[in-house]
Amino acid sequence: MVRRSSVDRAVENIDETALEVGPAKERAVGVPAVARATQMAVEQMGVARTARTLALVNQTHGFDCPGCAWPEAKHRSRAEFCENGAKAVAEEATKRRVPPEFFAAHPVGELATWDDYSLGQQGRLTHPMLLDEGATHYRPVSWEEAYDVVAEEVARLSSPDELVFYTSGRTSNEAAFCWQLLARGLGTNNLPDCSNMCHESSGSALTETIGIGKGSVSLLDVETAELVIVAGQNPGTNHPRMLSALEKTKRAGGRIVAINPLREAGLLRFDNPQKPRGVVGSGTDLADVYLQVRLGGDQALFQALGALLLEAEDAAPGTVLDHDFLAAHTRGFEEYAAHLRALDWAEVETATGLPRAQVEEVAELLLASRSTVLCWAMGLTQHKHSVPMLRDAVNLLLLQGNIGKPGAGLCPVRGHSNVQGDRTMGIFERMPDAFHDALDAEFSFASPRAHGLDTVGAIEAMRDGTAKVFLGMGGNFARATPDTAVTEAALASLELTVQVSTKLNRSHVVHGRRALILPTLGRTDRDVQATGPQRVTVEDSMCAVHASEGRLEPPSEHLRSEVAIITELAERLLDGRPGAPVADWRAFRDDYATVRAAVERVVPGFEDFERRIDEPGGFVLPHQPRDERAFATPSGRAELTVNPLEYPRVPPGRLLLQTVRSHDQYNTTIYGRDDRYRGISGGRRVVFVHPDDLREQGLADGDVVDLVSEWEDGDRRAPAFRVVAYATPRGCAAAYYPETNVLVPLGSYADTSRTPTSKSVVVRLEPVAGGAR
Ligand SMILES: Nc1nc2c(c(=O)[nH]1)N[C@H]1C(S)=C(S)[C@@H](COP(=O)(O)OP(=O)(O)OC[C@H]3O[C@@H](n4cnc5c(=O)[nH]c(N)nc54)[C@H](O)[C@@H]3O)O[C@H]1N2
Ligand SMILES: Nc1nc2c(c(=O)[nH]1)N[C@H]1C(S)=C(S)[C@@H](COP(=O)(O)OP(=O)(O)OC[C@H]3O[C@@H](n4cnc5c(=O)[nH]c(N)nc54)[C@H](O)[C@@H]3O)O[C@H]1N2
Ligand SMILES: [Mo]
Repeated sequence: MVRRSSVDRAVENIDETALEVGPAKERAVGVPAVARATQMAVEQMGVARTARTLALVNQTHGFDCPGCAWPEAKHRSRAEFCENGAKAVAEEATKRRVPPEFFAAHPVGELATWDDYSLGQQGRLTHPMLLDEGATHYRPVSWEEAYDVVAEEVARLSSPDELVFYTSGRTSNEAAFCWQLLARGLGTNNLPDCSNMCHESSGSALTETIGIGKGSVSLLDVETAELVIVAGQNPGTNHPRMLSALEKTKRAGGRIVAINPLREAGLLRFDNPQKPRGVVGSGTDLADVYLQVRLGGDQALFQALGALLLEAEDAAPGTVLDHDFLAAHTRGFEEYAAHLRALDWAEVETATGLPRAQVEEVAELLLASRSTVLCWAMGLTQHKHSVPMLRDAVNLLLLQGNIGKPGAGLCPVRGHSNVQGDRTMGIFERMPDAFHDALDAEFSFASPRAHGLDTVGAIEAMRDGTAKVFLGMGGNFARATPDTAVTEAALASLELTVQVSTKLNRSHVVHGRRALILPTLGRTDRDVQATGPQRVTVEDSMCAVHASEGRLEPPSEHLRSEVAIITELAERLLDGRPGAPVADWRAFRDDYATVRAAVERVVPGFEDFERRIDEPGGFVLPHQPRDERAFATPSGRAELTVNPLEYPRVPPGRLLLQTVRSHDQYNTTIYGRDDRYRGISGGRRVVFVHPDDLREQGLADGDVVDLVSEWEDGDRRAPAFRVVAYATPRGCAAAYYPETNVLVPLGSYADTSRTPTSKSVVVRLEPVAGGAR
């Protein structure tokens, strides 16, 4: 059986005739990036609004950039944003609108055939819209009618666990806190979030080993580290401001190692557009060593590096390992060391595709470094064995005591600008008991304690008919999730789908029996409630919490803030409901400081919340391993763990596919059809393959193939991709997300974290007869 989705229909409308393939770049940013960002911003916002808007990004009294979760520098330059931050802002602050007339002109069935780019480019949503049962078009509704529809469907449920409350990571702390309270007030922990598909593996591995699921470094640590390892991350595209930090690392004499199957321009060389040398000079070389590891080979690499450190210690006892730290703060060293001493180097070579000499080069840098930071992102989290892989990464850092000291630590680089804060606020299907206890005390109710559904679990429940109503706080569930055909069918089987959104996306056109679009204010929009203008707060990737205040005129007078929508829904759904939390939802809505006051009483680390967000740059949440080398694991120590070596095994004639972001997209929002650094323009349906793999399969650069993924329950097909001969390791291919999500089987997820294996999909390439571009 071959699974097909509505996206396959959209494919027929995609015009890829403008696709051009040139050489990949060897450097990132510089003047072309500034030019490109300004051009896109002016297209969306016009000249005056562009100037005004970009001046407010990441300034003390402006709004937090909705781009990524990389922290802001303490001394901000006047232009504290990057090319892709500017694009993210432009997409939100666009002057384009999607009014009711748009929906009257386009039946949902037609919109379902549009590609993601065309849907997103229509602009900002302006009115609440309802799709009635059997209707062909969305029609405008009042907010009250919209809430009534939700209330009717909720009343028909036989259990609150038939509800799914999804959250994407742009949602503010205030909205997230209210959202989880609404879900738990109704009686469910079904709070899947984008993090389940993102850094969940990091959270799982870090919680097990160091007792907290967050990174342990500050920006200064990265800038002053003697060695920074960047593994499975493409910062030039996805965290461009990180390049400024890496530039500082280099200028202070630090070394950088990149571990990545692809030679990403942003890791090679950086031309800082805010420094004269980046505009006219030669820029800064970044990676000193670049390991083009095979997909999923990182666990073997971390083990190999650990083994080399042990070997060096044996050769010169007392010079390599941090024995004091190991003795005082860790557990499990002997078992770990014994395991690594039995390491099979032939297997390491198979898994990594790297000769031992290259691994030794990195080991030398580790040996020479007194403070090492490890940064990582999706390249390490989206494999079947990501959690043990990351446990081995932690092992490696613990050996040299690289945690809780200056210039050292673990740095999972988060994606969405508040994804970390959302989790802190309780957006998680299995919050610890301490959180529930505090929540129950604050709101005089008994929150449900049974674990809820994560993202994969939610799709399974919808597919199996045990979930009936989906409510999405932002994001694009239909498109961000794996197994597009399965997920779309699951969503279509629901009674009601509700999307709180800023912009049109596929989740609005893949709908349940009834569907609602609830348009909301974004980060850049002014938010005025009964007590006046409101600010919200966010937490970045390094635990720093700060305020964000939108300044732009909202795109429509009909929009409501996320907090307003949630609290109004809560009043409608919870008032008079037995056992509901005792909360003053109206006060929450009128003055977000009252939400923060409740957060302060429920979540540790938020003491004096309101005052501390007035301090420049906000405040940093406590992190025991970072602050005091204390570890809240069951043993009270950091855990060195023994992890059997795993790596993907690919049958002959097949390739392992990773699904990545291009330079012109924000997750499922497609800004444009170029991927400048990888040499692609005018199209997205490309698959990067090693030239020798092409030759072996009788294919050539320019051929058109279908990508067919193979799984125990059958094949999945993504049609019509142009083959690009590219410098990727043998056997490892790459293509863009979300076009390839149809290929990721729902049942293929990481052990423990249940994150879909988006960087590890077994595929075959099937030539399309007569197809060449
Ligand atoms: N402009 C922009 N910014 C973004 C986003 C966006 O879409 N656009 N998305 C945001 C979000 S939510 C996130 S989570 C982050 C994502 O940021 P990244 O994780 O940088 O995003 P990906 O494109 O998924 O890139 C994964 C990188 O890991 C490498 N990789 C893949 N598999 C492996 C492997 O097995 N081993 C190693 N060592 N490397 C591997 C790939 O070659 C690629 O360079 O960015 C955030 N910022
Ligand atoms: N194959 C594959 N799949 C992946 C990944 C991958 O690498 N490969 N990466 C995964 C990762 S890391 C992530 S984080 C997820 C992302 O999953 P999501 O977070 O669900 O997806 P986004 O594309 O970021 O969501 C974009 C939509 O959010 C809405 N939006 C934007 N700003 C706001 C706002 O301020 N408020 C509200 N209410 N709505 C807003 C807009 O309507 C927009 O269309 O995708 C995952 N899926
Ligand atoms: Mo993410």
